[in-house]
Amino acid sequence: MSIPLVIMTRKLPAEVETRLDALFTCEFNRDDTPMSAQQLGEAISRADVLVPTVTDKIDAAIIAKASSRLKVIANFGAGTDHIDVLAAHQKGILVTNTPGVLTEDTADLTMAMILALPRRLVEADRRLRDGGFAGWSPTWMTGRRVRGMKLGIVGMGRIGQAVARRASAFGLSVHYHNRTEVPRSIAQGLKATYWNDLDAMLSAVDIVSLNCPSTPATRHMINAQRLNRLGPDSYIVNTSRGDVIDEAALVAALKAGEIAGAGLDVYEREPEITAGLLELPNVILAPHIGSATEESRQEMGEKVMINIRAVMDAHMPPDRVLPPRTAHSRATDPS
Ligand code: 8YV
Repeated sequence: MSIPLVIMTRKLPAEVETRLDALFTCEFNRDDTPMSAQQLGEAISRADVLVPTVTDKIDAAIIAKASSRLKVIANFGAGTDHIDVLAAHQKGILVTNTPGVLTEDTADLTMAMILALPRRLVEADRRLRDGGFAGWSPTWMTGRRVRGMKLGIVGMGRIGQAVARRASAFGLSVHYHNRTEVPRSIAQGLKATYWNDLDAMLSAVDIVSLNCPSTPATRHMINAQRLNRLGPDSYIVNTSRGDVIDEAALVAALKAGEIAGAGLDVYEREPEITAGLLELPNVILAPHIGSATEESRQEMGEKVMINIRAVMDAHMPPDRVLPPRTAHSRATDPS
């Protein structure tokens, strides 16, 4: 095959674009404006390779516009819930992602929220900036001790396990719910207790960390009824995908004091933030920065290029994403 045309939907790190440019015929998105559905359709109709990100909805209608020259949709990111992988598969188009390289950074952000929520760190910063610090006080800005808390991880894939390692080092006991139990040797190493019953685990833990992918089965997995199981002293952290939580139910639970706080990096209708969240003092809101380190983004770019090269050399790419089979996963992260 001659040098393939690779179309990027978003601006990628400079070093990644330089290397891509050396390897392929590239069309970059220099001003980084997200593409409309029409622009995505136009791009996919001309490309040999499309490199989308989480902000692009590559649904069946877009994939239908792909010409026979499109070989691979090489996603820049681990989660692929924004791509209709089955529609691509049925058209003979490969889909790849970038797992592994963003695991530790996403787990760090998750752990930062697990620490910051009970210690009210973001709220304290805000209060000080608002002129509310009149000097030390024995009773002001007290939070809760993290050591000894029970952490319930939903989705024990790579990121879930990386969160477990950190939490264990901070003295939390680790509990997890997953589609299947992780191998005993891994669970023992993490000192992690398996709960087949998510509801039972939610009733037993102090902090919940969502580390599962978005699938039809995990959409609104955390609903009003399950938030209610958590209890007024508990916290929830979501660095996976926004639609795993029913955000309206979360706002209602926070307002009613049914849970103590939430740390969110992802949103149901990203970048829109559900009404009410911004006003709540006990909520930490991050703008989808789980993988936002220079290192992760470079390595994600590397993976994109390796996957494209493998396909162009007629090899199976290392990070091929297969379409879901009949049953969707309950909770296993794609990281
Ligand atoms: C990525 C993510 O930065 O990889 C993922 O699934 O959620 C993010 O951390 C994003 O997906 C880039 O496409």
